[in-house]
Amino acid sequence: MKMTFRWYGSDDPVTLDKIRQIPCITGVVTAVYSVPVGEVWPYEEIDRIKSEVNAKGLEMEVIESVPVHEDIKLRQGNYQTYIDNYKENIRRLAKAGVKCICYNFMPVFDWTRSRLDQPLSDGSNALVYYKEDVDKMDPAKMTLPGWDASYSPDEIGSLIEKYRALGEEGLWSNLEYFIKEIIPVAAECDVRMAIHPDDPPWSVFGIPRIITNEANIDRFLSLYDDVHHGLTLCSGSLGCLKSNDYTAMVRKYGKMGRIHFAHIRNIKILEDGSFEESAHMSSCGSLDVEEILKAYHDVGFDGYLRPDHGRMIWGEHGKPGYGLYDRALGAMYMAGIWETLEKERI
Ligand code: DNO
Repeated sequence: MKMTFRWYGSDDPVTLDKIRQIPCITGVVTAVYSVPVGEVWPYEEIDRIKSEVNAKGLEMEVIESVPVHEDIKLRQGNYQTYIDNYKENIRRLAKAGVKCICYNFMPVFDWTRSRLDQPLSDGSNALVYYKEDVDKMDPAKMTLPGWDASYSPDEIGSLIEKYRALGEEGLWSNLEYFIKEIIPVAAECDVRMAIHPDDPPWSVFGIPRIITNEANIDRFLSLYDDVHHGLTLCSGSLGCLKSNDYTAMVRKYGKMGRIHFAHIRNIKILEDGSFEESAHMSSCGSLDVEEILKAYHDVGFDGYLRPDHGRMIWGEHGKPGYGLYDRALGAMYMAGIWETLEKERI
């Protein structure tokens, strides 16, 4: 297992100098953020970022994300050009030594929360998803940090309509087309593609979401029989649906060698199915992180892991979910568990 840390590039207040001081971190997970979704990433820029990262003694083997243009998900307009661009990005990243690419197939919106700074009882604040509040939200009139902000409210409205008309089966068919196009290139370049599950794993704003549970992940993996066609198994996304047994999924897909990237965080599931993001430690949330890591260890997981969202603690202000302190605590907590598991094996 390689412990990594997400880094949003030179403008990230959580600098590489800070990240390299977290004892267990071997590399960062980053992306080219200066290029609009769907375009080819300039090789010089990929190489510049890699040099910046390597100069601090860190690796850049994982990219999160190479985003998928809405035209590909809807299979409309310039989708074939965007797919060709996507393949070119895989080739360029492989040339720069990237081994794993994380992406998602969520229509229009990436992760969704009702509030990004909900005060918790210990004085920290965190991202939360309160169902009642989400039901009242109008996605055309707001934006969240993970969303593509380049669409106007009218465009968002029309995209939502298109996805509602497309439905789940339509989205599956477009995903299948995309996978059959890109995986041969990934295989040729030996890059592991790792789809991120939908967060949360249910339909939001009436648009389809499909990477949500075990049956659907089985269906996803059966689209292409190749190790380069794999998963980013995110505990905080899949885990907020009580019927998803995340640990069982780790064992199943880990044994198949299809988990390339693990996102681990804890969440506290509330009575009505809403959830609050909590500290990583098992006792702070609804997931047993020790059990999860044990499952990864048992299946001989040798992919990348990163602490996922953290709370804002110790007065830190920053990108919601991506401050330094709580994620660093999470990384060390998990590294500690892993060290014990490693020693117990001998
Ligand atoms: C949230 C992240 C996601 C993830 C994308 C992957 O913090 O885990 O935004 O990066 O869904 O494409």
